[in-house]
Amino acid sequence: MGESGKVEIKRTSCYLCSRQCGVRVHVQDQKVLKVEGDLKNPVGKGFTCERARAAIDFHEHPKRLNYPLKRVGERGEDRWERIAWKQAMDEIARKLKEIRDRYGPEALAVLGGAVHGPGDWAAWRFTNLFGTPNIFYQGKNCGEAEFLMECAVYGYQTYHSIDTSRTKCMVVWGGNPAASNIPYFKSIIEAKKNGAKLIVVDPRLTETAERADIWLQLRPGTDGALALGMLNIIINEQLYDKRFVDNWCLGFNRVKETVQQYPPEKVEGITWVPKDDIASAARAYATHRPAVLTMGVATCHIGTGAKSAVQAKAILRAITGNLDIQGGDVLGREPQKLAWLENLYWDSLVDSPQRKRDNVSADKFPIASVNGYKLFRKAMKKVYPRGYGAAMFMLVPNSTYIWSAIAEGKPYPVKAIITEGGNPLCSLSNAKNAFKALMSKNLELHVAMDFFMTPTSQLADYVLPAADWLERPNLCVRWGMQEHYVAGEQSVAPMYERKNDYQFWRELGIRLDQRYSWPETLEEMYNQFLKPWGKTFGEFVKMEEPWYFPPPAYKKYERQGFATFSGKVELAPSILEKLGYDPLPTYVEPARSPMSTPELAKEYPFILISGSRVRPYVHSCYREEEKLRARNPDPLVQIHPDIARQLGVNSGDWVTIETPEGKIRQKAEVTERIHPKVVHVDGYWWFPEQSGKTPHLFGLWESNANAINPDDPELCDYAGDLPFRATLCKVYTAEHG
Ligand SMILES: Nc1nc2c(c(=O)[nH]1)N[C@H]1C(S)=C(S)[C@@H](COP(=O)(O)OP(=O)(O)OC[C@H]3O[C@@H](n4cnc5c(=O)[nH]c(N)nc54)[C@H](O)[C@@H]3O)O[C@H]1N2
Ligand SMILES: Nc1nc2c(c(=O)[nH]1)N[C@H]1C(S)=C(S)[C@@H](COP(=O)(O)OP(=O)(O)OC[C@H]3O[C@@H](n4cnc5c(=O)[nH]c(N)nc54)[C@H](O)[C@@H]3O)O[C@H]1N2
Ligand code: SF4
Ligand SMILES: [Mo]
Repeated sequence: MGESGKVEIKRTSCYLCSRQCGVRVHVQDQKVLKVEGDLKNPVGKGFTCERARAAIDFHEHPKRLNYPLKRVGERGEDRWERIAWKQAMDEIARKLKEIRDRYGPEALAVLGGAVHGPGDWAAWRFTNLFGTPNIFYQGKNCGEAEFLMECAVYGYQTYHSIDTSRTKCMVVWGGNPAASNIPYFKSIIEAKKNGAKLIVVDPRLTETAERADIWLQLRPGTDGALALGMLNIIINEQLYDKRFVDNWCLGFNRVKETVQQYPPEKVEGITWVPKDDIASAARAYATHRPAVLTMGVATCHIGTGAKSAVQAKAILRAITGNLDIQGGDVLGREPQKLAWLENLYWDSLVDSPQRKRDNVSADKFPIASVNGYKLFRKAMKKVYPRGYGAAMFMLVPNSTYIWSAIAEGKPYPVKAIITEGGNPLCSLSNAKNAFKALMSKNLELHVAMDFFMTPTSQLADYVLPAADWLERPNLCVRWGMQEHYVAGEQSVAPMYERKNDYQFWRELGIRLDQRYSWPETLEEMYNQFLKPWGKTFGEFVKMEEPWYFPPPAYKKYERQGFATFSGKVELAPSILEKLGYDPLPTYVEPARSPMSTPELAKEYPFILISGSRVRPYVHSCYREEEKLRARNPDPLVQIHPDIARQLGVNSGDWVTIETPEGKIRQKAEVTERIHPKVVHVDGYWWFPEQSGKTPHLFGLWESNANAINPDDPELCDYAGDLPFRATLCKVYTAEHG
């Protein structure tokens, strides 16, 4: 590959976070010399961040996994032998076959992470063919509760892209793009320069909130009450879009009745937001059209508070006439000219007469289950005939059920876990539960595929070395949830024995009766996806513009209706009723709060929020990379000066944070930017420089927010999302040791 001595430029997409900015990679003799932004690529338009600038260090990092490893000794002992890929795949496949024969295919559960590349879909392809509905991608935490609610109310999710010259108002609700999505943050700033209003709903004064015209500093988890208070003003002052409501919305009168219970005075008491600010925000949003009201993971991480929040947000978008208009919240479409879903075999799993069971948490969270998917598929069929969005409906909504399926065999046994592209011990609540399950003798097989040895891969029986984005061809499809796609050249051959994730799933598949379903290479699989376009991947990637962005389309519902059972926007969705949920956006308190558990709040007086995005990290990644680590070397807990004074603590002192689930320590960052009753704990911390041996696991229990976040399903939201925010904690000076 490549002429000796010659510097070549490879155009591809950066995968060091899920934004996938277009980049140009300078390569000489299979060595990466430089990564720079690609000005021509519409994704990022030339932008790169600190992670892309550290891409070479990451690619060549001495701690990277380079060969397959097999555990010798006990699980977690950190004793490994290097084996050949063939041996690893033969042994893993043999074991999986045995487990499938003995317990059924559902005894395999697959755990992945946020969007990271071909592994995302290749894993689903494999599980669908294998016959297990137990696939859990932490990416589901990226907003499944809101995604499902948008589908229930108006038939699909909306994009919150800002049209910098048209959008007149932006409501950033439960997100902080200044840290999590810099290109998006830049478009907010540009739209503001053009006169757009910015409203931010966040308990912290973030870099995004700092720019706001109106900042609503709410009590964490009370987003539903706040949104209902805004609806109260908008409806009672008749600021909504009457024509749209009359022509297109069902259930308006029921919602109107519900919001009468949330006058701004009462909402102030619940949310701590002054009633005049609630009214100003409501009026500004309703009278500046087009407006964008973002989804934000925070509103899906507040447990029992989430349903009313995401539903009232969807109602706000709809009744203000902002749905599917230019510069507003535009409804997604099925990807065009891309045979993606049909190549993943979802429907063969769903409709298979052999499939005996739904996923492990289907009874508790029926909206995210095979049966829930079937109902959505029926409602959406006319508008989305290919079953767009299937992936999100069918993910196992709640990891706690996976752990109990392993540890207790309930509701049925899970005996094998494959973790690919995720680090659940850091990223999922109550790591103790996960640890217990992964250490359990009941678990007969645990395979992990990653770039590094992590706390999670440390507990595996086989650890496999993944090729990174520079070492594979890329076709960005983002779980088929976006309309556009971009092709990227492979920059260099994989170093050592790293393999791309597609190869892993393929090699497993061909050993497990899926021989004819897996093209030999990743490129050939892409060719299959691109067939409707009449181009091979090789032709596509060499084009002047190797991407496809469909021309925008608005008010699509005028032609085809909304993708709901009625074809209208259902403000009180019939699908929720069918699945046994309250169809109205009635406010429910977070399950642990000063109001719902006042006794517990006496012992744990502060409201805990955790895991907001912090540069330069992406969740648990990049802490081994020295340049990046130097920017942010320690876990930081944000506390208000009032608390600091009470505790006698200064910035930089270590403090203990405790919940009923346990305690950790982090360094205090004393700041006025947070409410005096709220504590923000940094997420995903582990220390790659420490020992990986159990029980130490790279310091997993020391500072990891998810070591002390609860995971009781009763605290989760209607779609099973974990309560990473809006619970309770106490804080005190760290014990020494
Ligand atoms: N407290 C708290 N917890 C949270 C959240 C929160 O807000 N607060 N947010 C939740 C959300 S939204 C998310 S998305 C999850 C993220 O949860 P995870 O996805 O589990 O977190 P990451 O740290 O990104 O883990 C990714 C792992 O996959 C590896 N990896 C990356 N790319 C590849 C690849 O291409 N192939 C392979 N084989 N491995 C790869 C990385 O090295 C890393 O070890 O965390 C959730 N957890
Ligand atoms: N640098 C970096 N970028 C990332 C990632 C990363 O790990 N690192 N992860 C990627 C992924 S997978 C995701 S899902 C996105 C998520 O990105 P965002 O949606 O921006 O999410 P966060 O930054 O976690 O949280 C946003 C804000 O929610 C606020 N918040 C906390 N509790 C509440 C509450 O109860 N109500 C409201 N309204 N706000 C609350 C927090 O104070 C925080 O400022 O970021 C993506 N981008
Ligand atoms: S924001 Fe940074 S890490 Fe993320 S894709 Fe863009 S350049 Fe890469
Ligand atoms: Mo996410």
